[in-house]
Order: sequence, then C-alpha cells, then structure tokens
Amino acid sequence: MYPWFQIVTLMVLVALSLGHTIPRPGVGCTSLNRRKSWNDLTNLEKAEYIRAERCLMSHPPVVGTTEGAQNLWDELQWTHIWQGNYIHFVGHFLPWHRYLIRTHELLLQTLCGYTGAQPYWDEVTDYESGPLHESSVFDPVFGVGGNGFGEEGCIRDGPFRDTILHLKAGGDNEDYCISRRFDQTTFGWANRSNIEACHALSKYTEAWVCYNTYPHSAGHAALGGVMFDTIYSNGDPIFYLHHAYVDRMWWQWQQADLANRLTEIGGPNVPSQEVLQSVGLPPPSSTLVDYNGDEGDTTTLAHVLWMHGIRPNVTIAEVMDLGGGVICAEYF
Ligand SMILES: *[C@@H]1O[C@H](CO)[C@@H](O)[C@H](O)[C@H]1NC(C)=O
Ligand SMILES: *[C@@H]1O[C@H](CO)[C@@H](O)[C@H](O)[C@H]1NC(C)=O
Ligand SMILES: [Cu+2]
Repeated sequence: MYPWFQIVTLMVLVALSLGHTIPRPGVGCTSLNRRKSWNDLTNLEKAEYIRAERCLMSHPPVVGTTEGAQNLWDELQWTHIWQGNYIHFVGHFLPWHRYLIRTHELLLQTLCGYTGAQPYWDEVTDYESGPLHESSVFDPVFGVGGNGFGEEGCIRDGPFRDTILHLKAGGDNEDYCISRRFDQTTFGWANRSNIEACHALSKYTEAWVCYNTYPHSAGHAALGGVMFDTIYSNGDPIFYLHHAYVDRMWWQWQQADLANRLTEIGGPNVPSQEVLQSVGLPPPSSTLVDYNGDEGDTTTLAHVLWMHGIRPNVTIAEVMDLGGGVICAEYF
C-alpha cells in the first residue's frame, strides 16, 4: 500500500504535468533566454549589452547581397525596410517582430559573445514613474543615450551618438544619423488602461490590432525621429528593447489561455491600400505576397517569416510558443 502522502504527491505531479502539456524548453532549446526589464539589469549587464550592440554595428555583413549594406546592422535594418509595407498592419505583425527580436538576440550571442538575453524597455512602469527622458534606458552611459538636437534631431550623447545608418528605400542610399524627438504627450499612449483593454480581448484578430494601436505606437511616436518611421525604425537600437516589450505583451495574452492561444492566429496577410496610403507606402512586392505560405487573404500558421537570409525562414507555427525551439525565451 502507498502511504497517503505518496498518493497526494503523485496526484500533484499528474496535475502539474497536465497543466504543462507543452514541454519547455522546446526541442533545440536547452535553456530559455531570460529576458528582463532594462531597469532590472546590473550596470555590468547593461554595459555588456551595449558592447555587443556596437559589435553588430561594426560586424561585416553576413548575407552580403544587400547593396550599400556596410555592416550587419545595415542588413538587419534592410529586412525591415524592404518588408516594411508588408510586416505592419497585418496579422503576422506580432510573429514577424517576435522572430526579428530572436534573430537580433541570437546574433548578439553567436557573433558578438553576448551571454545575456534580449532585455526589454518596461514602458508602462517608466511612464508611471516619471517623464520620458528620465527612463533608465536613455542613460548616456548605461543606456542608449537621450534626445536628439537641432534640425535633423541627431542624438549626440550615449554609446550610439556616432552611429551612421546607410540604407534608404528604393536604392537612394545616403548616410544619416540616429535621430530622436522626444514627445511626452504620445508617451501617454503607453498607459496601463490601454494595455489592460488589449489583454481583455478574447480573439487574436482583435488583440493584435489593439496592441498595435496604443501600446506599440507609444514607443515609436514618443521617440520620434528614426523610431517614428514605419520602415526605418530598427536603425535605432531602442527599437529592439521596445519590440521585446511589445512581444512580452503578446506572450502575456497568449499565456492567459495557452491551450488555445498557442495556435490562434489571423488578421489580413497584406496591409490594405488605405492604410499603406495613409503612411505613404506603396503596395508590397508580389515576390512576398505570392509566396507567403497562406492559402487565402488571412494570416495562417503556415505563413513564412523571412529575415532576408540572416536566419532561415520559419513559419508562424514555429514562433507561437515563446519557449519553443526557435524563440527559446521567457520574460520576467
Ligand atoms: C490612456 O490613453 C488613452 C489614449 O490616449 C486615453 O484616451 C486614456 O484617457 C488614457 N487613460 C489614462 C487612465 O490615462
Ligand atoms: C524565404 O522566404 C522568402 C519570402 O517569401 C522567399 O523569397 C525566399 O525564397 C525564402 N527562402 C528560402 C530559402 O526558402
Ligand atoms: Cu516594425
């Protein structure tokens, strides 16, 4: 006979394993990347992230097919520029950016010796604790530097003050700086009630629109400059901290009903003409639209996410589980 406490222990173990039907970490992922808020990193961890980020900016291109790309940072920006009229205002907006964040994290680790994970900028916490420019992410030493100055709005402090971006859409390449124009008013979109409204939505087709509208737009609009541009935004390193934060919100939404939301996707797979016109972008190339893996006009789990060859193509199905083999991460 089993003593009662052994039976209870067994029942608890069975209950726990039923609650975790998805094994994590997934195949191909031995230990999850622990993604933390910038505010919770030590100065040493912050300095290490900044060092690795600067390493990407001086690392030679890894694909080598992008005309005018002088380094890996340019190549990363190019995949966002080239697909900018395709990866926004669509159902694959959140999955594509999840994969971009992972791509960036993996490059830091594999090519630049970074041993940490991708941090995120906890915007709602910073919004509630003071003005935008006082966020610890904008520190001139242990952060990405602060606001821009002058007509062009170029930043002039922090570790990226000398960074030069090289690529423009349509082959009209030219050198330009990382520009910013802080705006406290639009930072207000980052407020908690806007996030809670999205978390409360039960359908992905409504939730992605909601996260996109205020919580995601806040970081772009409040930063201004390069960050406020739909296609050029990932030229500013704050982009990756911002989008990791957006990705965390989507994961929180997924976790609230994991059984359904590990496979729930939808929304248009091509942005509407109307919305593209409103931001001054042409329709996406047929090479993207015609081979995206979807059967019809909606985003499916079979949709292909492309990083211009910097990382292999994956499907949305492969990035749905944050702890799965492709993304291999957890948020704190
Ligand atoms: C949050 O932001 C929205 C959009 O700007 C605004 O309408 C709302 O009043 C704000 N809520 C709070 C509690 O500040
Ligand atoms: C990856 O996807 C892109 C966009 O659909 C496509 O052009 C490219 O050929 C794919 N690459 C491979 C290796 O399948
Ligand atoms: Cu984007």
